[in-house]
Amino acid sequence: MVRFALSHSLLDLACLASLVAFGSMGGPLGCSSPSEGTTPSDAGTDTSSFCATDTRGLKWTPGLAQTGKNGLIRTQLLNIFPTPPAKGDNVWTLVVQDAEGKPLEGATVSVKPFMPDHGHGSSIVPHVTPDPASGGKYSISSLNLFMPGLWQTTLTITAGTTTDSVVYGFCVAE
Ligand SMILES: [Cu+2]
Repeated sequence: MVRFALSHSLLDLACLASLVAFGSMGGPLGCSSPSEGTTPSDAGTDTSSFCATDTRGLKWTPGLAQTGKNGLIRTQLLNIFPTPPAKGDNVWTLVVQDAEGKPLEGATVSVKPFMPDHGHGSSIVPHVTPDPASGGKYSISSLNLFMPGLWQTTLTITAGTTTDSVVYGFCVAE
């Protein structure tokens, strides 16, 4: 045990030393878990496959459906622009239904984009406009996904006494 503790702290020392040596270059990754290898994940320049390897995001298909976490509503993303979601302003058309599939008119839809890997949202508040010609249809604009990575957009929907939320997560490429 003593030997293990000693070698472990030596490893930490080596890690600290290389951190100091690397300085503002960001330091070596993997110090806390040397067994994971030494490939620095953020030094990759292959941004084309960046979203292909991030399996956490949804794959865009027209009508992409979600069920609210309380099971009270259902949503479909009818169409989006651009496709797939991209850096900058995005426009989505959303259909909101109750649990039985009946269109929910007059709902309040709040839209919150969030980057879980970075712990931040977007300072631009998206606009939500109900489509007067089509019950249960809402247009979301100024959905500003301003940097590459995984964006989880939470839609919180309130209609009468019903409140529920869905999350659409998409990887945004460089
Ligand atoms: Cu970010």
